[in-house]
Amino acid sequence: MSNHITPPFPIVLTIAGFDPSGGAGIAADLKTFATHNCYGVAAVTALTVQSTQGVKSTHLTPAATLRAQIETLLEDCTPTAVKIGMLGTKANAAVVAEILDKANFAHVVLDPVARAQSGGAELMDAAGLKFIREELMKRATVVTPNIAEAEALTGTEIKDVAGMEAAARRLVELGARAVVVKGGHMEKAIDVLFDGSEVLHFGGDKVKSPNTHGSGCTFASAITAQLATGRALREAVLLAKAYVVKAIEKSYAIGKGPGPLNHFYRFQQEPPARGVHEVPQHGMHPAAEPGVRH
Ligand code: PXL
Repeated sequence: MSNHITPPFPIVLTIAGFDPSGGAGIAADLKTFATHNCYGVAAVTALTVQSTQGVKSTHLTPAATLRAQIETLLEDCTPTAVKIGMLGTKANAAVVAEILDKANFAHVVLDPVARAQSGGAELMDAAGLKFIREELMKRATVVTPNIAEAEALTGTEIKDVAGMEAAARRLVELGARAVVVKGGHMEKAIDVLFDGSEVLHFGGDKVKSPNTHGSGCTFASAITAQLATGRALREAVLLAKAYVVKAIEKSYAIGKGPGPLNHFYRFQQEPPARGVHEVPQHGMHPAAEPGVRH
């Protein structure tokens, strides 16, 4: 049976690692796409062993399996945009470069993940980082390193916003079309966009919450969803930042480490006040409802 239609919503592909705590990687991306009215599909580059307390180990998807996952999806549907997160190895990165050359994605967001903010195992090897710099960056619409990743990609230490700006310019010199240096870890949480012609700073108060696990992934996937739904890059970054800030404000303390963002804060409402309008279901006495104590 063929069901091939052009769906009235963008399909967005994430190529990233799986975080069992649901805060970063694939889970963050799919939740972010869903709340932006995009349908998310995912190819898993690695299974990580982690909680909010950090990454204990990573188990890479063999490159041939990663290729098969992506090719199988692309035989079936047509993503408007792709977000690339943790790749793990150069072999996986090389598969992605080949696919980007074959598929004609309208938007490619490259989040050059190297290490989790919570520390622990490396999420990319050195050869892979070199490959990102030399081969993947030029294939992306926008590259979204955090400070540590921008330092690793440029080989220069970043101390302030001027340093972020210099790194963004350097990454464009190295072949990126546009760069967002994510400043969430800096004191002021300013993000810097350089689109090849103009530098823009996206400011805002830093949210006082320890629960920021996956905020970098979420920022990049929100940018991807905004691009997929037709926004220009500047507007996409502005809206994505506003979304991340709100999702951190409403974040969850689920464990002992930095908790995940609340990707669905837009859909959560206060439970309605209990009242006489509530009719118990057949056979159920209100006193029997869980949570009602006498
Ligand atoms: O935040 C970077 C990141 C990306 N992808 C995966 C991760 C992490 C951080 O923990 O686990 C799968």
